[in-house]
Amino acid sequence: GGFAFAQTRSAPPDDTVSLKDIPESFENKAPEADFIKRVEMVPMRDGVKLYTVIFIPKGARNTPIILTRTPYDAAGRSSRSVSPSMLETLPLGDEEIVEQGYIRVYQDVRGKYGSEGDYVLTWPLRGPLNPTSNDHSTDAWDTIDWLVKNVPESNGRVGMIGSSYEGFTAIMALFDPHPALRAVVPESPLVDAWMGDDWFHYGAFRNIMLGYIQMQTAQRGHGAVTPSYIYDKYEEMLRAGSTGDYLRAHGLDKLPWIKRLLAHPAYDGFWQGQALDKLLAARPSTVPTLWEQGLWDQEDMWGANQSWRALTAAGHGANNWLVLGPWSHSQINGKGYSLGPLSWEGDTAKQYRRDMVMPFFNQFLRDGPPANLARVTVYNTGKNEWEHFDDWPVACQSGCATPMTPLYLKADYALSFDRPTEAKASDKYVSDPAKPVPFLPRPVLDPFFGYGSTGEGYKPWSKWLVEDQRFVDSRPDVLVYETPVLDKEVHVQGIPIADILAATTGTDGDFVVKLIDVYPAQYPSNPSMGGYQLSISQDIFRGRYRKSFEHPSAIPANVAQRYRFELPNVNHVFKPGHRIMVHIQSSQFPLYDRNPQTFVPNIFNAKPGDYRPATISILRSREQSSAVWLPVVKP
Ligand code: PG9
Repeated sequence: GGFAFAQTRSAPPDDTVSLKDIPESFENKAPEADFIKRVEMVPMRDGVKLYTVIFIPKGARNTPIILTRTPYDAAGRSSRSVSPSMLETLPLGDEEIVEQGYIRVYQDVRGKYGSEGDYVLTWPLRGPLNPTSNDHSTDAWDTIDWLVKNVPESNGRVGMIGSSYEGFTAIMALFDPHPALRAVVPESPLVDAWMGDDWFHYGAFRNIMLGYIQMQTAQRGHGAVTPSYIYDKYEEMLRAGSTGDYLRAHGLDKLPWIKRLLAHPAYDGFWQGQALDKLLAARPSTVPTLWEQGLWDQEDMWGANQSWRALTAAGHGANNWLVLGPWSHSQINGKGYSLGPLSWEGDTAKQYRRDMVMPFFNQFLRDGPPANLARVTVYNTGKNEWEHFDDWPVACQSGCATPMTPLYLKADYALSFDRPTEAKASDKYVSDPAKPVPFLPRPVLDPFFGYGSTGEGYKPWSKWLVEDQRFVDSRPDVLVYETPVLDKEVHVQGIPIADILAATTGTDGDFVVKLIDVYPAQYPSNPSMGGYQLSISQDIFRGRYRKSFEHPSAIPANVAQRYRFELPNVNHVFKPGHRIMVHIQSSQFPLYDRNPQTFVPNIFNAKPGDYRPATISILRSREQSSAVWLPVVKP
């Protein structure tokens, strides 16, 4: 032993081993890449330069460009992995674009990540809400102009695509578009954030998105999550008081966008002036546009279908197409085999990208064969297949071949296509803001919990719309109406309408209406679906806006009022053995802020004493009926 020790001690230093393992510089001997990557600072007309990453397949000539403008880090968005292969480098959702040899470009919007300039959250178009001489439409124009002049491999044609915020920036390029912009695919875009996209639904504020505002606007790069000691967002928001109190407690009220939010609870000029569906209908473009939307999109349920609808109504159906698929928000960028417990015929997201988006781009960017897309393509979530329509909705109030069919609320919590016969009838529940109805089983995670690591909070959030509604159906503050077990199929294709006649002892209040497909009590092919309550369409309506979205008014206590509002699109078959069910409740917390049920000027600033229980009566008599109007069509 002593000998070995002496040997070790006296061994001469090995000068091939350095004690500094990180050299001054290192470069991989990499296999040759099959693409060229250029990173450019592209100048805008006011001198601000935007960080732009360009991927060009090697050998490309006369090739179209597909552009995405993002607030989510162009460098990160465009690198799934480090690889010499363009297919493996770009994200999964780009696979078809790469396979078909396109040039792909990602750009950071102003003020985010690598781009210069100031960031404005969902920057409005130039005009009253944006007094500068730039906006996303000019930035898109300047970028497209630069790309067609400075990417010699291009054929001078550009398409834009993007989901959500990236869909919003794609839409902005449609205002006074650059002539080289030849096709646009806005996917679940934010369009009207007050009516039904990220911030409000019919005036009820979406607390759950608050973390996003801190992450997006507290710094230029990756944002931090709002710190909290409370795991359950339900408990956290309940303890906080009003949404304004929560924001003030976290210092979030100092963020400029939050200040604007707190000042604009109603649908005033601030929101109307940014409602892109209305703006597009007034200033339509001729650029071919393919609108995409998930049927269970938990974030932007309004944008794509309402834009397509407004443009079609304004006479611009010829260059606008619509696809509604069985997806959660932005699921089209990933895999579309399933959503929660529901599974589909194959990868529906890939089917959309491969069979709809690529033929669309090929036609308009490459003079490829006609894409022959139906004007409207909607997945039938009951039949489990794609269906094609010349027009949409198939059944509607007026102007459709088929009228709407009322499904009435009846005695004994029944639902029926026959009108009630009673002279006077109602059902009551007490809505207590101290015990709001949860929107997911508790604990409810913040969607941003685990952001950048486990992503744990996003998982339940992304599929909350398909959550089994049995977790609330026995609460005394949730009214549950259902049909008998169906003996034949009921097909619905269109936009259901909630039509509720209700009185409250309060002076304000919210109404949530869910249209539910109840699975047979036993379901041998998939036993865990036995009795499942699958919501196929639902929304919330803030009562103070029943007469005017712009000018809220107190609800007269104990006087019946009509609450009539459209629910999201459905293309579904209720099958024999299933039941149709409707839930009515007055809160969905903490997704939506609590209505104090006492009329106050601004609910963001409601005081603890304003939050009061109210007794709600839902009327269901012959003359004073409540119903959900269904777009029933013949099979
Ligand atoms: N739904 C997100 C968002 C879009 C626009 C504004 C705010 C949030 C998104 O997924 O990008």
